[in-house]
Amino acid sequence: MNSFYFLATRIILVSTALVLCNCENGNPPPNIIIIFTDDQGYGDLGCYGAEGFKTPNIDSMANEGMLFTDFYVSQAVCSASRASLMTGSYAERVGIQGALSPWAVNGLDPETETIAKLLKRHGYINAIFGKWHLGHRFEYLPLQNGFDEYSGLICSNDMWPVDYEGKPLNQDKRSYYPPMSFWEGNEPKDKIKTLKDQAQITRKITELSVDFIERNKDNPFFLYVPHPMPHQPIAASDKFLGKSQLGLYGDVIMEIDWSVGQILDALKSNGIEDNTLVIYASDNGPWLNYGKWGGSAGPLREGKGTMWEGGARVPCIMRWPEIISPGQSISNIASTIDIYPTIANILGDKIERYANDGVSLMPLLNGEKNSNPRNELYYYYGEKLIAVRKGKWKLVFPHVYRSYKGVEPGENLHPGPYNKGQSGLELYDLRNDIGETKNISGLFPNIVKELEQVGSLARSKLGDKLTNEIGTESYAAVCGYEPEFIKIENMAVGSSLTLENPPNKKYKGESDRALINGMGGTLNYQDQSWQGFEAEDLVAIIDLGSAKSINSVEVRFLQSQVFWIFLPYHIQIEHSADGNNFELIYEDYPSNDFSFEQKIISYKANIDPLVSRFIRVKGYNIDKCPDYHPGAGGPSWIFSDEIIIN
Ligand SMILES: [Ca+2]
Ligand SMILES: [Ca+2]
Repeated sequence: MNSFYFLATRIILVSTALVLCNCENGNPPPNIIIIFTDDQGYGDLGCYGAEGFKTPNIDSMANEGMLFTDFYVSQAVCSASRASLMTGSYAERVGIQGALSPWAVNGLDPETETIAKLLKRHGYINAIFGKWHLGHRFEYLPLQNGFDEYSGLICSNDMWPVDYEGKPLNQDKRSYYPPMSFWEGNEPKDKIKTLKDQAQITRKITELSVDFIERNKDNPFFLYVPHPMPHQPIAASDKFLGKSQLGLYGDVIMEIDWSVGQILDALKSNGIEDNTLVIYASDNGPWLNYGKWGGSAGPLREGKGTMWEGGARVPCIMRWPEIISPGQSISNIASTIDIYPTIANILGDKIERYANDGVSLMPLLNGEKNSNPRNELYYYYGEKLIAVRKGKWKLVFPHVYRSYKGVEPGENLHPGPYNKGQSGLELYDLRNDIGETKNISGLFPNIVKELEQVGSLARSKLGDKLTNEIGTESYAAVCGYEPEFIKIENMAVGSSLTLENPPNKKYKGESDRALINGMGGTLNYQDQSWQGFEAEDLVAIIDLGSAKSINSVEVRFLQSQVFWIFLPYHIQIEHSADGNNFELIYEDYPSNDFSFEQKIISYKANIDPLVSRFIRVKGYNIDKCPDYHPGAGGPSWIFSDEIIIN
């Protein structure tokens, strides 16, 4: 680990005696509210030109505050986008990619600095009501990471065992997903089983938010409201059903608009609206293959899951009557990664430097003439540098992308298919061509060159899987993806190993000797410690080199059915003095009953000491996923990371 960058990206606990108002304007510290919707497009608000429904409360926020026309998320996907919002960093710096599944064993590194931790150090009371999606294991949950209160979903609202019609999929267990719950604190509480249950979520988190504001009107607070909607499956409560001309999607947004109105009213009625910064934004663009049930990117190209403007550029409104003059529309580039440093700036907190990629937007909020805190932006997706922006120019690097063009969207809440697109090196003038329709790279070679340099700098810092560069400041480079392997001293280390079936190349462990290198892996089957066998048996022969006294032989397997990894149905351990005639010393018949649980199970032969030279371990693969499994009939895997001889 490179300690310099380690310190730069993490927090050092500086002794912050709660200097509550260190604020630059001398006022008491403002309350901070971030309302973060899920998959809402650039065209999905009245003030951004939405048709078929109205959003009077959010529009009034814009009238009373500042509307950003060029506001970006760091990635057009849930978890990566949220990690950036919380940390003020590109997702590459904090090591969160994609959308974490309910069985992800990783999460936002608890040592990473976040808005919640920053505000906590300044005496704020912090709450999150809504979707977390930055890790569901205990150490990653909000209460362990700067929040005082948490209620809501742990991951996306489509990560549940229910089909598009709203019918349960769990009766025969043929679902990838565990049951979904509305969490309270560290515990899953009320089950969310039906679309009717989903329809209560917006109202529920609104009521929790209003109650929180009332309880905390006399102290500074941070309220984070990440709405699970309008992410699919969309649902609105009875009060809003049928209210919009557009249909259910419009109803859902109208309910979110109502929610914003409730929050603004609570600020007003408690006399704290002037000194509260309210930020409204979406985590990424719309899921366009749901057609009119999936929202709109307005004039922008493509949507969620792409780094064309329709995926990356989102609506954003900020309202803070004490500071922001009303009715402004701002076309400066800004991003969710700028929110952390903006808040640090408001608090006069010099640890602003820990937010490595963001810039404070205070000059814009303060209305400073000609201020332009951010002129450049990186568009990353899944550790690939897709594009860069500088001023009005956007340079897209050659890449393959998911496309919504040339395919019919789905109907009635079902998704349509995706298409695939391939870009070249393309230059767009976003001021004159917001829809990225005309590649003008041929006309402006010097601009291309200039933006290539911006790209080179990005790659050197944060890496790029398109060009296979590893940045010096990426999470992988700084903290390493090196999981915490356990050291297992034993006699097998240093002996010779023969595998009857070679491990699958995809998961062959950290070396050919992965099974006898004296290291045990983690629950993450991709952590490089595991050897995987797809519809094949593990048959390992270890030659100790000479006859030795043996007390026990142990073999470790991973159970992770959600990733098609099962236990062997039969395990045998044998020994031989000559390598030809083997004698059975242990066997077991593990069960592969349905389980969402991921665990490492060790099978150990404790034997009367015997003197022998060869050990053979066999793990018989069930070969096909069982009937209860979503992959029923498909090839099953067994994974082992170590054979231990003592
Ligand atoms: Ca999303
Ligand atoms: Ca190993």
